[in-house]
Amino acid sequence: MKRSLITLGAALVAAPLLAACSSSSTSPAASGTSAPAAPTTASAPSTMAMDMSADGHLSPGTAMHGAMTDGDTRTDLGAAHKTDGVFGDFAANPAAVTYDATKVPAGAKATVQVLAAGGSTLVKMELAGLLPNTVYGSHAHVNACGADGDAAGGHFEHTPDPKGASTDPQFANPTNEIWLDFRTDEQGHAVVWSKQPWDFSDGRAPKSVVLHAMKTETAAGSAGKAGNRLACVNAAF
Ligand SMILES: [Cu+2]
Repeated sequence: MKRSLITLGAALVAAPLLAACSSSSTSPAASGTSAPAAPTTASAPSTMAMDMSADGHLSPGTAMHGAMTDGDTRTDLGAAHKTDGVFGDFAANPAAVTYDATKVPAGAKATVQVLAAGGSTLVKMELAGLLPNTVYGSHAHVNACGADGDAAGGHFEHTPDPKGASTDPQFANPTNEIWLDFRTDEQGHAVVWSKQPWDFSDGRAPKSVVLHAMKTETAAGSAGKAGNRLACVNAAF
């Protein structure tokens, strides 16, 4: 594992992937309604490495699905795509939208970092300003955020379920989708990671991360469901 991550970091520095990812991150929102506010994105070498070395927030602020090991989080990854979002009303702030301000208050923050290269993807999300000691479901979704939670579309799947919006655990699972469920600490803060053995080299990538009201279900017929869509942040993958 450590060797593959080091290889991943080295490959990212050497490969022209930042340009490819940056161009996709600036594509307009799918909804096409008014001018979408692009999320603040930047390629930030060393940011993820520094962040991961500095914190030890696997517990509390616990990743609940597909979490990396503590050793993985401290590996020098070299570079990341980073998106910062401050949740608010869609009209004022379409890049990071809260649909339930009692659970994702306006002003709460999400930072999403993505490193995808060489057949692996690492996603790290940090959250602040949420309810304390609370479990949220979360996933990468296919569409940009919109005026309501449904606008983000379904979960991004590496291998799409041919039947569409999947509740089949064969497709709706944390290794074919990017699940970022977490529990906040007493300050309403959390850090969560997801690592996948695939990247976005086929040209498809998520456009947003949606926060849900419940931990993600895994049983046949309900896999991937996680309650109401509380909030959405556009993110560069
Ligand atoms: Cu979701």
